[in-house]
Amino acid sequence: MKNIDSKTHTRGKSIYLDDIPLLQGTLFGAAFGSPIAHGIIRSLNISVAEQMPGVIKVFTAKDVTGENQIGGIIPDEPLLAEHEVDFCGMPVAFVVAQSDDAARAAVKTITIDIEPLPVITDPREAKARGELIVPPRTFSLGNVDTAWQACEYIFEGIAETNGQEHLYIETQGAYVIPQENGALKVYSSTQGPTAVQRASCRVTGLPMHLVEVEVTRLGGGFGGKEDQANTWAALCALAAHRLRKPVKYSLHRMEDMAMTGKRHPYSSDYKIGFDKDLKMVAYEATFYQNAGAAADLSPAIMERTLLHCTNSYFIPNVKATAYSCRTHLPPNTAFRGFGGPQSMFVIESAIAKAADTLGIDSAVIQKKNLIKTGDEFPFGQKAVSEAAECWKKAEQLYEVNSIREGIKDFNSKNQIYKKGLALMPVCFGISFTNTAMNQARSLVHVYFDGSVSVSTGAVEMGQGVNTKILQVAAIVFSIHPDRVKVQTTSTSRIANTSPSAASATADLNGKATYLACTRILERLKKVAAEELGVDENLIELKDEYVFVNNVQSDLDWKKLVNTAHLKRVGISEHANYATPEIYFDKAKEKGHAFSYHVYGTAVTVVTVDCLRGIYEIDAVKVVHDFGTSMNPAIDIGQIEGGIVQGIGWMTMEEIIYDKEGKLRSNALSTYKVPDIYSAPKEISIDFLQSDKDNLAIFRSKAVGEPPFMYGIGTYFALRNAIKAFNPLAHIPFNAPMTPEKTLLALYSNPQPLSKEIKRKDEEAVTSVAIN
Ligand code: LUZ
Ligand code: MOS
Repeated sequence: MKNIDSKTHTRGKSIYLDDIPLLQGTLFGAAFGSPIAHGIIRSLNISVAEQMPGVIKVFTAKDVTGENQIGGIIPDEPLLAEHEVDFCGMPVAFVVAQSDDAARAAVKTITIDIEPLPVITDPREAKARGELIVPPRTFSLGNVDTAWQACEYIFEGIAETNGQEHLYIETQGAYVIPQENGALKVYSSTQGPTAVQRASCRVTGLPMHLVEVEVTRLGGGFGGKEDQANTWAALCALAAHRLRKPVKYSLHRMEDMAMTGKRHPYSSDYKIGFDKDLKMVAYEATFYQNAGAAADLSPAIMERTLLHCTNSYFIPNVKATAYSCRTHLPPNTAFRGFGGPQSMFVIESAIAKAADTLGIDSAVIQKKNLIKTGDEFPFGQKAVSEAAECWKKAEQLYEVNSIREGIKDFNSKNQIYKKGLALMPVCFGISFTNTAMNQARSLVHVYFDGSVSVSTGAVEMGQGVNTKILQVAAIVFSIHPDRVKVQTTSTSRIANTSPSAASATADLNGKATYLACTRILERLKKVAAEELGVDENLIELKDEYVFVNNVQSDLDWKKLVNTAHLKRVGISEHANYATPEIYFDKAKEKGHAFSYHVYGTAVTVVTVDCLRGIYEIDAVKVVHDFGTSMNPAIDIGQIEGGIVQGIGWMTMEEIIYDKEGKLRSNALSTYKVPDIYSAPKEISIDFLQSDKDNLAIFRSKAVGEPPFMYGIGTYFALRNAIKAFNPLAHIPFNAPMTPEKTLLALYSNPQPLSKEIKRKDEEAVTSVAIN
């Protein structure tokens, strides 16, 4: 089945926040952000702004009617700065005017006097100064301290990953319309309607039943709108509450880039030990997470870092510690993978370091240590593994040995262009790490004309969740998909929702929808049995008809639901789903954190231009553990997108804050994301067929985040290509591997160049022997 949004998407008719028709009298907001990263506010001058044409009011911290606080996990983030600023771009004032232009013009006239305080941008420095968001956490298995003695080889080092800008095509924004009796209707581009509702209530002082949040869809989220849509909605809610006028704020790209947090940069230490057969014996890792100026979701992200510290491998002795370090950057936040990719990069670096030193291919180590069913993760859960299956299938299907031979041959014949190969196994846990969040609700109405309406807490952000939910209802009732409409996400129809996140949205909301539909179906079957005078157990609904004992009757879906209604049988249902089996004991740091894991292996080949340091990605070929995909078109789309986004993080996307904490890569001219020209020339995706039971909806495993990590393979493939050019190259484990860094690495420890080198054209240079 096609994505149900494809028709409106391709015609430009899909409704996003900016497509909502504006009510007459709508006012426009714009935030004034702190110009410096850290300091005490001496004075704030808004008097010029207040006099600007069209300006209605300039809100500051003292205008907050409720609590000036939006911190979700820890109350450490004021909506508007009051005494102190903690990051560049931190909202200090909110101008509301009759037009968007007037609001932004007024923002430019605001001045602020700040007594500067020292700025920390480095997580290790923050840790050294005791600036931690929460106390550190350690996960351990076995005993590393005694295990080192049993190791034949031990390798240590540092691995670092930079942040990542979400770059959802639709920027952050909200539109709030006052209703009668003090209520508010909030339209927000958010993954978390309930989070927006909570924040709006908190700052206005309204109870939750007076604030309805409604979402049609987002132009992308990627985690950036799990928590950080709250600020803009809360500002508009506050203004609408005070002024009793509709208020809209839709951020410009540069405002969005400067004011919102990103993927957390990490700096990490690793130590890995092997026995003489290269089996992993012990692993110790310390993660320094750059949380930014407030907690946001950092503690949960730090937890997922620990939960994924061994990626797809079994290691009997593990000690992993994570620090969430407070710096003066915008609070970093959820981003596809949620701390998992960061720790997976670290163990892959440890393996690469070992392989380099031993003069072997990383794949030798990776393959030997893949986690098997029954092996224990450091947090106590036993694996139900597809790791080796994915790896072996990838090796065979994509003929990895002949790829390897081909690369060897190519590299021996080419001096300037070198190819590199890397395999990247992925193991990603599905469930919110916070057990309580693993619940969802669905409200299903069957109308007496036979059409069906489904509301859930799921937010459509391009990932296709609405299509999957529609499929659930159509499959359970066995009716044509055109009969089903998935409604907008509204906190009045579905309350207390978890955000659409953690790859779990289709599972949680799909299962709730399954339950609701199944209950209605049971009642319909009873009605059909009465109508046809047969035993209820003989009744089945198939292809829009009632079947008795596998024989089609005259009673069709439309007649059936109409009959049920006339008999006063309820044909609506609200169902609740809570993931079974999962728990986590934070005192012991052990539990069954995930309902299941998703596995896969990616084979990546790259070509580096060793004169210029630029590169191309020849191919990414994966074998992915889909379980039994309920929508291969959508799932393959998610994998393709994940791969390219992961490659962006690992190669060209470079976030640069200067020492003063100011974002220098603050526009699309200085921050590069993959476009069609830098995407892999070939992406192949193959299904690992598995009919094992699992807790996914229709056994169709979650697909949102796991493929992101395939992109890590590109980093290591580039590394291998550089080594083919310069075997002694010094290549720190420091992602992204930009062309600049590639060039530096290629000529680190430079080999003496032959005298005949000519740089006039590539032919001449190609003939030069470089050792
Ligand atoms: N969000 C969240 C997530 O709140 N908890 C999680 O465990 C999670 N995992 C991945 C992505 N978003
Ligand atoms: Mo997410 S990182 O699943 O919002």
